[in-house]
Amino acid sequence: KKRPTYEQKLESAEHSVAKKLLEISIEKKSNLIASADVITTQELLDFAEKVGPHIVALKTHIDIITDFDPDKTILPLKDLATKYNFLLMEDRKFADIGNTQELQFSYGIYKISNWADFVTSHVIGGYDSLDCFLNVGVVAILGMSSKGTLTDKNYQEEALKVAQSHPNVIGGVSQKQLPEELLLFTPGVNLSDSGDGKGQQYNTPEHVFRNLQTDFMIVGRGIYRADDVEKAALRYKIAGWNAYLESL
Ligand code: UP6
Repeated sequence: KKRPTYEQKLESAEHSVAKKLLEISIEKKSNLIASADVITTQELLDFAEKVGPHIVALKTHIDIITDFDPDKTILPLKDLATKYNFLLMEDRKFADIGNTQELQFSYGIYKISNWADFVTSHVIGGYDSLDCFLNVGVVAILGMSSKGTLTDKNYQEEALKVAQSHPNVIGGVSQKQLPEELLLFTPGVNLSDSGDGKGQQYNTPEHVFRNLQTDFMIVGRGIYRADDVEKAALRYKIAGWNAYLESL
């Protein structure tokens, strides 16, 4: 069976964040999410400025920023997101009871609920643990890319049931194909490496679009470690879009 196009997915999408992601994809001809795994505000903003035109979303791990300051980190980042039309995906991977996740989402120094368009969350805390993410999209962690991950077949099936039934969930992170009504986000993509010696396992854009029928590929070191970051973003963007077109 052929995969649906982004236009077809947009027609059936219900969540506003899912719609926005698909609209940006169509407009930019991009299915690239850049992972900004850098540790200073300056690096984060420089990175966002360079990759901004080519991405649908910027994925952050905001808690690795050593000099985080809401006014100096988040305000300019939000301006760049508006300027270049991309969403902010905070890869917090929540994994606790609902009440704690609610506190982690809105309090502390990062106040993720103030600025993130969507967040990642494990579903290990069960269905109700996701209720606190009302108003943002949630991408459920269903299967991980790393060697020896404990997200086995049974876990993924049970996690998928939670993801499919919860209205806040727009999609999942997985290395396996998902039912059409969920958006699939796939990390572990790199054009030149097969792993990082720390458990990460990489596939090519061709693999994730053709074999997994993913919707969005997530690329970190393939882009932010490149000598020419903007060129690398463009290279991945084109590779991802061509792989998508060929998978239709
Ligand atoms: N990520 C994975 N695998 C998962 C889930 N998330 O790699 O199963 C995240 C990592 C990192 C990014 O936390 O931010 O995607 C991958 O970065 P890389 O391309 O540099 O390996």
